[in-house]
Formats: sequence, structure tokens, C-alpha cells
Amino acid sequence: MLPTPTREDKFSFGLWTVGWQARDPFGDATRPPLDPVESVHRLAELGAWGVTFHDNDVVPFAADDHERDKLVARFKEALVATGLVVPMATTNLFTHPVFKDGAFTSNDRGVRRFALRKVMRNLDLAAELGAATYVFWGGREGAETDAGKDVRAALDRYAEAIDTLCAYVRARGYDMRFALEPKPNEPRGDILLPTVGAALAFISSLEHADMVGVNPEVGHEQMAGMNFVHSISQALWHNKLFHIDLNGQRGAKYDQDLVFGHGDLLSAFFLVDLLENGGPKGVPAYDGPRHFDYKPLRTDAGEGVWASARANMVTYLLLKERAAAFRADPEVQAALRASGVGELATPTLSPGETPVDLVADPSAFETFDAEAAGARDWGYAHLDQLAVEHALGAR
Ligand SMILES: [Mn+2]
Repeated sequence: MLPTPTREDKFSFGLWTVGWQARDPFGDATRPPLDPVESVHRLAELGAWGVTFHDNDVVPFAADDHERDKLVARFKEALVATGLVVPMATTNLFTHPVFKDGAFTSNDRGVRRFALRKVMRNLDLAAELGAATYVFWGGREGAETDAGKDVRAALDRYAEAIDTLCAYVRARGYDMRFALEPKPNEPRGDILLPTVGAALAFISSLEHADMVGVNPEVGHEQMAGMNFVHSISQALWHNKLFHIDLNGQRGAKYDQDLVFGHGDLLSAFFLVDLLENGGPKGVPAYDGPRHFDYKPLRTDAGEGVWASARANMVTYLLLKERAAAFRADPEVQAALRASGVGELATPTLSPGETPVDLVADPSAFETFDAEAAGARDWGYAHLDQLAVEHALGAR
């Protein structure tokens, strides 16, 4: 029996995911344009809870005010008709040639001011639609040459842009947080803030750091060779996991945006386990949208697009079931104990113990049996195999 996605699962999709026409650097579109209104209805029928958008997914770049009002009104009607929510919105600062050298970090000040205004305009719409999170993916914020970009100045301008937009949201009284989405490369040769760690460090230097977090994407982090479960764990550790982009990727290559789980399935299993069971006493570690930022394969057409959308949700729910079974298995609990996994939560120093006390404790050094400790069988492969067997449904 396959699980059925429901609104309670908080699954959301970008309009640009199912709506991708599958144009790539070598080939034309393989699918006709999709009306955002149709996407909203189809996603609602599949059991999704929310829909997200770039400004230009709803309103073309060149649209005048009259056309914009008309298109926004149609989109809103579809939301009302289906009950889908808009948990997140973002800005297209990458398609138009004006952004080819970046938006917030273009060497052209006029482009930077235009980019800020474009974001502000869509922030107003996002707030009106109730979006709690606004994502910034700086796909064009980067360079192909080291000679052409002063990276420290670019980071100054990047911070200035986020600070300015935070101030705008506060001045307008919007109940909204920002989430920066790291990516190492593509479309730029090298993108600024390439990984979750880089973004977290950058955020700590911002004026309104409290309202800025990260929106890590599975594939982006894996493109950089990072362990996504580790990246998400650190984002959680900093209380900065404001949003998440789920998809699939097979190693360090171009951005594949596969269906969630259709890349590193075991990593997806441990990710879902972390999100759903990683909080204190096994409650979810993350209660925000389970957002899919994938692309239907270029070879899919028609109903295949919707089958792939559904596949993301079904895979997530299957992994959630398997992760719950893993946690509940007494053999797993015994293996976790044998591996000392829970012991890591115990502070290394005793309550009130000082560095001087530690030096005075012979059991910590003089009489500590390093040979015996070094000979320990940690049993991690056994523990991992139990996870594999649960993930495969063999237990
Ligand atoms: Mn991607």
C-alpha cells in the first residue's frame, strides 16, 4: 500500500518545477507552457498543501501593470478555489540579460538598484499572499573570472542588499523571514555563498541576522561534495533552517533536480529521519514546508509530469514510514546503544568542572587506557546495515 499525500504533510512545490518546459543548454523546450492556474489545481488534486513562485512565474518580466493585475487576480482565484497556501515566494534575478553579471552584486550600480526594486515589488505580493518565508537564490551572483569581480566588495553589496530588504520588510510590518539558498556553481562558474556553511557565516555578519536563515537544497549541497544530512544538522544547530528544497542528485555534476530520493536514496532516508525524528524526544526537528524543488525529466511529457510530482511526495512518505520503523526497532535501539550514539549528548566536562579540575583528574589521562579505548568495536557498519534493511522494507 502506497501512502497518500495529504495537506497535513505540508508538501509544497514551486510553479517553476512542474512548469519547467525542459529547455536545456543543448535543446529546445520539450513541453508546452503550463498555465500556473492549472498547476495549482493539479497539485491540489495530488495532495499538495502549498505552492511557491518567482515573480516571473506568475507575471512575465515585460508585463505592464494592467496585465500584472489580471494575472495576479487569476492566480489568487486558483488559490481560493483549491485552498492551496503560499508558504514561500522568491524573485527571478537570473533569467533576463540585465542580470547576467549578477543582481545584488552586479558591477553596475543601476542594475543593483533595479534588482532591489524588483524584489521589493514581489515582497509586497508575497506578503499579501501570506508567505512567511522569502527565498534568495543568487544564481547570477558570482563570476567566471577572478579578475572581473572584487569578491569582498561583492559580499559588501550582497550584505547591503539583504540588510536593505530586511529593513524594508520591517518598515512595512510584514511577518516574513528570509532564507538564503546556497549553490556552488551553475549558472555562474562560481557562485557567492556556495555552501550552507558559507551562507551561515555570511548571515552572522548581517544587520538583521535574526530574520535571515538558509534554504538548503539537496542537489546544490551534493554538487559541492557535501553531506546534506550534515549540512542540515548544522543549519538546525544554528536555528537557521527556515526552509528546505528537496530533490535528488547523483554526485558532483550539473544540477540534476531529480525527484526526491532518485539520487542518493540512503542519504534521503537519513534526511527524512533527521527532519521527522531528530527533535528532542523524537519529535520532528523541522516543522516548516516540505518543499520540492525538482524538475520533471526532459523526457517526461503530459501525465508523466504529474506522476513525477506525486513521486516526490510518495517517496518522502515511504521514507518517513521506514524511518519510524527504524527508530522503533528494539534491535536498532540496542545497536545505537552499542555504538554509544546517545552518549555524545553528555557534556565532556562534569557540571562545574573546570579546566584545572580536568588536569587534576588522573582518570582522564594518567590512568586512562588509550589502548583499550582504541580497540573498541564501534559497530557502525552493523547499525548502518539495519538502516539499509529498514529502508529496503526488509524489517
Ligand atoms: Mn537544483
